[in-house]
Formats: sequence, structure tokens, C-alpha cells
Amino acid sequence: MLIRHPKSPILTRSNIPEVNPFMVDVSSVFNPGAVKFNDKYILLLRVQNRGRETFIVKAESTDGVEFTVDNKMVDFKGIEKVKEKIYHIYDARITKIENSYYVMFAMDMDCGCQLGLAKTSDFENFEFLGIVSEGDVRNGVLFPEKVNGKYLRFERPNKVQLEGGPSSGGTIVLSESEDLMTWKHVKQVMSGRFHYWDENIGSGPAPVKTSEGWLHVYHGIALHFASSNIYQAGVALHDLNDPSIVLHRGKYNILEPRESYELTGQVPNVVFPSGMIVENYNSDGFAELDSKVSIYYGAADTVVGLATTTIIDLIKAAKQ
Ligand code: BMA
Repeated sequence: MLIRHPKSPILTRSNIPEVNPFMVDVSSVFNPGAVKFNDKYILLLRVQNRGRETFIVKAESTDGVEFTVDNKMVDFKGIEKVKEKIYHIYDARITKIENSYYVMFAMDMDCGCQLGLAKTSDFENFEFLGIVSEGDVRNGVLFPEKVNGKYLRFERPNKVQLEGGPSSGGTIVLSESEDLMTWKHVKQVMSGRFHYWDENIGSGPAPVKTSEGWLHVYHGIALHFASSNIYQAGVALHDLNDPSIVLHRGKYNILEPRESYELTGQVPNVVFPSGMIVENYNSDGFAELDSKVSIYYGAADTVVGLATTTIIDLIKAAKQ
């Protein structure tokens, strides 16, 4: 039910400027965080170079389709103070809370994957606030406002080892915090549906407030023995006052790998939704039902795809 943009994939490695030595003829660009800032569309891209180093690079656009990519990696000021080695920084999710923009990302370290948090008010200067997780966890996404006085996030503990692949997980957990830095699990809110399209799961972009509940786009993984796992996108609706309650969860995926750039690449059969831009909100901060929605996703861990829909269509998909 998502409509792929005719220009999708909108970013490939050929769009990444050459910077000696770390950004020359890069391998891939995928899994972007997305936000609209001062009428510009911003993506925080995951770029992987030929040393298999992974870092974040910003891209900007006036129409959400044609992006200009920075010729430098994002410098999260203060991250150099982390004593343990950070191998990779990736899969940034962006959430606006009050007047600041928060970027939550995965950090591969010797102790597993951790969640890092950074803050910006201009998308030029990024302040690293710290590591905000414990244990092996990925797909951390902040809610755009406090609920019942607490900051909230969804996160996905890495508990499952995919056959021959990375660690993954079959549950999404809701956590709460007073200060964005120290987090406490509230409860498990969603589990993978064994035998169906979303056997393992993880949140995609930040949840969006709608009159029908928190709209939550997530990825589901169908596990295939001796073959590649299939990453798809799906949608759920959570109670506005208690997001641990799932009101509806779509039975069918909303996007699955079909185009050649989704079926083949560095990791075949992957659509990985990570950025979502909603054009119109009402004065109470609820997304308008007829608002256009742009979903930016990594395709085959190689390029960035764009697909569009509306809030009402996503709500209908969650109810199906
Ligand atoms: C997941 C994460 C994503 C990646 C996906 C497919 O475990 O590592 O960043 O896009 O696998 O390889």
C-alpha cells in the first residue's frame, strides 16, 4: 500500500561526494533518519566505506526527493570521550522534542550494540549526550513528547542470533525516562509472529501522534532457513495515554522487497524503514489524517528508497 516514488532509489553510492581517504567510492548508503527542518528535508544517512567503516552523513533537500549530500561525516561532539572502542555508528532515528532534535543511533561495541543519543538545534552542530542503554539493544526510537510526565522510547533487545547473521530480536519494549539519559523498561509491547511476515521485529521511525493513537511503523523479518531473511515494513497503532497497549497491528506488511534494488545488493531482500516525514499536523500536534507521509528506507543495505502514503492509509493498514 506504500507507493514507491518514481525516482526511487533516491540515493545511491554515486551521490556520495568523494573525500579522501574515508569517503572515496563508498560501498553503500542506506537506513536514513529523516526530518523536516526549516522547510528543508534532512536525512542522516548510514554510509559504509570500502574499509567497512560505517558512519553518519547528512543530506539536504528542498523537495524531499533530490538530496545534496555533505562532504563530511557528522561529528557527534563529545563521542571521542567514550573510552571503549566504537566500531560503527548507524541507523539514526530523529525525533523533535520541544525545540530540539534528538538523534538516537546504534553503536557497535565489544559489549554488543548500544544506543547513543545526540542533540542538535541546527543540524550543523551535534552534541553527543552519551550512551543511553545497557546490554545488547538496537532500534531505539524516542517519542516526540512526554506521556504522563515521562520521556518514552521503543527499543529492541538483541536476543536472537540470525542463522549465520547478526543478532536480532523478537520483541519491542517500551522504556521510560525522567531525563532522556537513564532508562527503565516498562514492559514488552510487541512480539514477533512466528511463521508470519514479522517473526523478528524492530521499530522504524519515531512514533507519530494521530487521533487514533500512536502510529508505529516497524520492520518485520521473515526467517528463512538456508536462505536470506526477508525484511519488510509494517504498521501498528498504540494507545495515546499508554503506548504499551497495542490497539491494532496490521496483519499484512505495507512494503516488501520487490524491486531489483530491494531484492539484490549487499544484503538481499531488505526494506528497512527508518525515516518518516509527515507534512501536516494540526494545532494540537496530531498528524492530519489526509497528510502526505514520506517513508525513507534502506533497500538491500545498499541504497535509499522513498515510498509515500497518507496517515489515514497507514491507520487503515494497521486495522487490517
Ligand atoms: C539489521 C540491522 C540493519 C540492517 C538489517 C539488514 O540487523 O543491522 O541495520 O539494515 O539488519 O541487514
